[in-house]
Amino acid sequence: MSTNLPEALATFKADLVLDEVHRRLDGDEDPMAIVRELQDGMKTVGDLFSKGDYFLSELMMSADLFTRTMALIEPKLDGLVKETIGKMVIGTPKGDIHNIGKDIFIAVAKGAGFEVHDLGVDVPVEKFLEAVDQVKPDILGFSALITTAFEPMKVVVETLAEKGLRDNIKVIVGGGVTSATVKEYVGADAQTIDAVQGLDLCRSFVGK
Ligand code: B12
Repeated sequence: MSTNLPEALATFKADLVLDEVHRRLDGDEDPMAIVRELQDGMKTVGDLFSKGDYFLSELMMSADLFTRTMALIEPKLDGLVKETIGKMVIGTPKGDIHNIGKDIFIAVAKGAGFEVHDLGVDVPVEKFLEAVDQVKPDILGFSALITTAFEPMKVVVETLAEKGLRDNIKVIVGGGVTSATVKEYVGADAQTIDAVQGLDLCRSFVGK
């Protein structure tokens, strides 16, 4: 009998979750389908946290379990593509330390042949600008999970425009709290809350 992954994750049943992920990967299930189910579990945890039913310790337990499952899933996301199809700079903006979704998207993007320069989390505006200047990426990606991350993204995009660099680069925003409204506010070219859709958008940006 198969385990309800979102529910098992949201109630921290580590053995059940890890066994189920192993079983499905051995059965050649699409790894991104598993990620989506785990993401649903994280959404439940977030909703319970919003309602005050869960506390920070529960957020941390779920994040830890999610990270452990990703260690199993990530090797399966690595494609066989060796040709580089484009360059990307990505980071989580200043004030935001969430990295799980960013790291999933990076695994997917690398697997598809992108050269990814990961700036990490809590990244100041200046560090994004420096990286764009040095790496000269095709794409700048932001991963944002809290609302305070919106303003720094907007400042990066505005500064690129002031320097005359905005037209040379595509900007994409991802992360659970983002929306079409956030895309407009930041001045990005695209937005998504799904790594696979994000990859399709990035591929289209580089004509692949
Ligand atoms: C896990 C978690 C944590 C963990 C983070 C661990 C870590 N290492 O990342 C911990 C416990 C540390 C944490 C801390 C906090 N958190 Co928190 N957290 C979450 C939680 C439950 C899940 C986030 C997550 O990992 N989701 C799973 C991933 C896979 O989804 P995802 O990030 O959306 O990524 C997917 C896509 O969006 C996409 N993607 C992601 N990035 C990118 C980038 C690009 C370019 C592309 C194309 C695609 C892409 O790909 C991924 C796969 O499909 C969310 C609730 C939620 N519903 O999201 C709250 C949540 C984000 N946290 C929240 C809050 C408030 C906090 C704290 C302030 C709590 C506190 N009082 O201290 C702190 C903030 C610390 C800080 N300064 O950043 C709020 C934010 C509310 C808001 N509107 O701003 C949320 C929404 C919970 C809630 N409902 O209130 N948190």
